[in-house]
Amino acid sequence: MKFQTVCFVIIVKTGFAAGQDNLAFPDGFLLGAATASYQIEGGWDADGKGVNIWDTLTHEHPVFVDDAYTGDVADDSYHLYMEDVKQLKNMGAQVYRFSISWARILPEGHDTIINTRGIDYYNRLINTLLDNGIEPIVSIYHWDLPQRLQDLGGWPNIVLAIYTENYARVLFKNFGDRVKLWITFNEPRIFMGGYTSDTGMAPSINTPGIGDYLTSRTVLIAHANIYHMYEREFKQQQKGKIGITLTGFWCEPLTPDFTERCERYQQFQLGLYAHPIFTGHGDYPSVVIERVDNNSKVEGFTTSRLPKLTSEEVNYIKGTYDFFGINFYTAQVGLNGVVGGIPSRERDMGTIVLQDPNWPVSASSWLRVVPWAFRKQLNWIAKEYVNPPICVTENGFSDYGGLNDTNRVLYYTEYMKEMLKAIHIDGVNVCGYTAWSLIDNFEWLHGYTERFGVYAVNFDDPGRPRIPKESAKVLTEIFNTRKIPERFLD
Ligand code: GBH
Repeated sequence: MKFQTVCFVIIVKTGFAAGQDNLAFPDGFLLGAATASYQIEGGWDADGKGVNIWDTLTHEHPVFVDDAYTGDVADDSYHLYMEDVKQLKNMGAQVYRFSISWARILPEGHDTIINTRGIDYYNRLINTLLDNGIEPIVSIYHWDLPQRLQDLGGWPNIVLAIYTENYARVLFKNFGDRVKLWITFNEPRIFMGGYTSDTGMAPSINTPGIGDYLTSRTVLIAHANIYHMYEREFKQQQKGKIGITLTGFWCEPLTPDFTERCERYQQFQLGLYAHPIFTGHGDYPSVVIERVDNNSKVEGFTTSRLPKLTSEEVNYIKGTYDFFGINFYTAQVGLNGVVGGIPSRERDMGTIVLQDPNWPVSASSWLRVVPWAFRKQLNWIAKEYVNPPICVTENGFSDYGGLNDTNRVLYYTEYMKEMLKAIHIDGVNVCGYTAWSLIDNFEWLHGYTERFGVYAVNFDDPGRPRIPKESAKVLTEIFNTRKIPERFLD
């Protein structure tokens, strides 16, 4: 493997002039931090909350999670949310991205039972944020599906597109007077993985290449339902904006010969969701349709595993966005080859991805430090989807804990510099950035073994104090001066 070559080519300097302007955030650019309900709230059965698929996974299959941890208490933000707001305020954050726990609002998943104590909790959080001059960015769904809806089959069941719309309506009715930035889904490309293995992410259903694509269709229609419902019933009065957050993993061709393979990787990774919503043509990317149809046929399926969108649905989904949310952490090197079981999305994609062993590591096996890839990914989105407003809804680094997190400081400053090059030099329309994460939290299947917070949390201390790491101090400086400090210049 010629990884060395890849690195060498990339390290070549661009024409970036390290001047002050290029290191400053534009006026109106929103800076802040992010979390998600199951990862921080705890209070898993408090005040009428219903059970969700992560409660079920962590309680019934403790062996799936490193050290058998659960989110039962997590950061206890359900009780300590004021501590979170205090830290955001201390940092000078303008925005806070958090998600709402569906089962806390609708314990049964549907809207005949509304848990008013759940509504009260989010009202307290939203009001405290606003009292402190911090604007909420709310994710409607960040992976914690009510168990009742999983009992109906979960995301592969198209009926969930209606249940999601009805859930979102409850949120707009109760919080839309104060919440103006909404994200329908966080990373559907990742949570569809919950339908590809019986030992993986919740709900751990082993239907690769089938249940995951059924999820894609439900999510796209649910997203469009929410967008149109907001336009019809709320937008005129509430004047908010709606987007979706997708997962970016940059794919760098091992050599120029592999460019097409990486392009295909992007279409299976981002395009599966972005093409139907953000292109003028709409629908799934043609390379996805062709390859899944063809593989299905070869495998003996009478009907393609990719559930098609009707032309009515294509038009209904197209253009349902006010901004493009992107979570970006790392990169891969792409080359030709077929991996993955029969059937599977990996196999349909037909690109092998690896990571360059020279890229600096983190505590997460998948996360290596590749700042230049951030600029490339932002440019790819701008080009492919004709410069939509982009909001970076997550970006961050994991370690094993400790307050002197020099590597996290370097990660943030290097990635932010690349984002600023994309903005100032390349003209990419990036309008906000929320760091993942405000506080150490429950990192899904990795429990509390990987720490992403800029505030440290000791999960053995019942008070769960939030202690600033070095990175929190640097972000505070960046948020307040609105530029990268000169000591971080190359
Ligand atoms: C985001 O996903 C999530 O939105 C957020 O909730 C999460 O805390 C954050 O990133 C950090 O991971 O180690 O083999 O189990 C980013 C994409 C998808 C990366 C799942 C890690 C697990 C790989 N993530 N993946 S593995």
